[in-house]
Amino acid sequence: MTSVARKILSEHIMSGSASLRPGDEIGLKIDRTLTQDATGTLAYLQFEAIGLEKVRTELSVSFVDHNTLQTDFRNPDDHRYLQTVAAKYGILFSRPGNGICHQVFLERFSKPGETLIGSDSHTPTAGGAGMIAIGAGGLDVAVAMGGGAYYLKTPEIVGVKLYGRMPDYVSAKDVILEVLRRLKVDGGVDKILEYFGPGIKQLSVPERATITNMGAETGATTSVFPSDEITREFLKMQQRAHDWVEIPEANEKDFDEVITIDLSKLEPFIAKPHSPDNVVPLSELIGLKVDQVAIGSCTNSSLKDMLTVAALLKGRKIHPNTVLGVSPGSRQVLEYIAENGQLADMISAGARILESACGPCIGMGFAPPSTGVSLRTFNRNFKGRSGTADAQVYLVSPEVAVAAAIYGEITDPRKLGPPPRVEMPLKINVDDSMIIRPSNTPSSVEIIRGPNIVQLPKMVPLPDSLPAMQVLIKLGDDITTDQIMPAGAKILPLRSNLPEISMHVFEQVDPSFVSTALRAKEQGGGIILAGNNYGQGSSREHAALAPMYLGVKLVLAKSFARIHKANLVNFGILPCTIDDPTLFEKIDPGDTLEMKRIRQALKEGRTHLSLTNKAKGIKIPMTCELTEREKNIILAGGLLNYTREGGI
Ligand code: MIC
Ligand code: SF4
Repeated sequence: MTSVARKILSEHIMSGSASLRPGDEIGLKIDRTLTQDATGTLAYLQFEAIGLEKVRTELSVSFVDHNTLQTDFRNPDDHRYLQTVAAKYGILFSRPGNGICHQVFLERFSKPGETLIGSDSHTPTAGGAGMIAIGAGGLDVAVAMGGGAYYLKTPEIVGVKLYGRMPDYVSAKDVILEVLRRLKVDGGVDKILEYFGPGIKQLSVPERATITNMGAETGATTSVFPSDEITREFLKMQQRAHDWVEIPEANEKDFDEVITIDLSKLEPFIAKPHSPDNVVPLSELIGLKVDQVAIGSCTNSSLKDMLTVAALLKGRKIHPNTVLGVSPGSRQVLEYIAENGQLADMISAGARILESACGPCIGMGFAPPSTGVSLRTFNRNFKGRSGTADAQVYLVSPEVAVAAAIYGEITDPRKLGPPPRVEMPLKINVDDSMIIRPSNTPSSVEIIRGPNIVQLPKMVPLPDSLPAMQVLIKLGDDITTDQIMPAGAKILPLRSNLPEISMHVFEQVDPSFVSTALRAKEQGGGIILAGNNYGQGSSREHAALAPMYLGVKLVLAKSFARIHKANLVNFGILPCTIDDPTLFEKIDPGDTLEMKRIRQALKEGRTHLSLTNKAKGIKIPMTCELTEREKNIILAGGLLNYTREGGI
């Protein structure tokens, strides 16, 4: 017996040792890939730059779900670019309106036992159907589409044992909120969370997917469930029973570590502003006035979620001081609830029906009012992400969200009476007409680029020495990629335009960052100084690429989040950790630091290096922990140069 994760990983090893010793680098064969539009345009520009005629994966899908506001030509130009690229290179294209990438992928493309990487941090959603599904930077996805391996540090496998029966009104969201309460936003780094135990039998695939989706917030490499009869039923409902294979659950002794959760002890939880791990029992906040409720996102927008929400709203009206927005996760879900009456129940209760897309989750509309309290079934509540800088965003289950929408304040959902019995259909109407197949005559397809799609600059390799790097900013712990490179309605449309988007780096944290960085660029480049878990959250590679564009050469942090560290390497920025945390206090913004003969040191394989702060007369020892491959990527000036030069 082995764990589900180890079984799938060992069947996909392309390089490195099959013994899967935690910490060792492995290269995985990737069966399937996904991209979404906000990271996809860069991923495909990079795929084009690799110069292949066709993707070499079993299946690659390009989704449009993030930038669907289309306030001007820029978003629709991106969509057209993505559609033509997909047609030319053998990629399926899920049109805007077809739904949120992770929800649609789960429904139509998840396959137990296979590997998936996606240019979005919530790619682990498909782990709910027994896949090893990992979020990665767009460039890593481009390389995997070209048949290259996906490299990662072998994670530890942590078993999460679920047992006992969930009480009424406790749902999958509360399970993952409990995991976050215990592990916090960095407790999963370099780990896979594998669920097992009798409790998993109570969870349908979409409920399991809520848990694996939000496992991303612990920093975990991914999360996975076994593939059992419940998985088979889900695939059968999707008319894909042929995609099912059994992957039995592991034994307790198969894991590096085990966490146990007694489901019967859980209660409805809530994550308070401004971090998904700021979890407390809902009972602590009963009575807090709520201005806005949003139900949806890749965490809680499945058919099961929507049927539950509709059943609770049926025959009721929402509170006059609370606004309710609902975004069903996919067109399949929306069509089902439209045909079967549940949509009418939501509308009649006063819900505003939003598009099947990311929408408010990434600040694309439906922003809360000033200082407003917003209850959301989403996975992230970072400050300002909703579009309103001083909003107070809380994360909850759909049941808790409905109760707040009806009573206008945080309310125990048990007040809504006995929980509704939601009957899931055994078979669903499958219509893939919004998923466009690639062209049969790819050579005749012309790729259409609008004026906002700007080619990437040539990456410049690290110089021999860095004599005068300026500390551009000094940051605390848990800095998110939303803080480094914000999203939202104003900035998301610039995702395909590096010079323009770079002007917004760190704008919420330090409005003068860009001008400081550009000045420093002329004189020798810049350093970002940060605390623990730097770069947590999204997989957006813009959070590495844009600082690179502004001349950042090195990030010196106490520790890094997994995907962001990989993105820094991919764009030739050195990620190093400070050896002596007391020296952190002695470095100030504006200090100029020197690093001599850096290329030579890296070539010699030295990982313990140091910076010199000449003005203050101190030496700052640091560790630049890079694998052989990562070192060569940095020396080449990034993964694209490295791949072009024949590296794999
Ligand atoms: C997010 O939830 O932050 C996003 C937007 O989906 C990102 C991807 C992006 O920035 O485009 C993610 O999670 O990776
Ligand atoms: Fe979209 Fe939000 Fe999910 Fe990111 S977390 S993929 S923005 S729904």
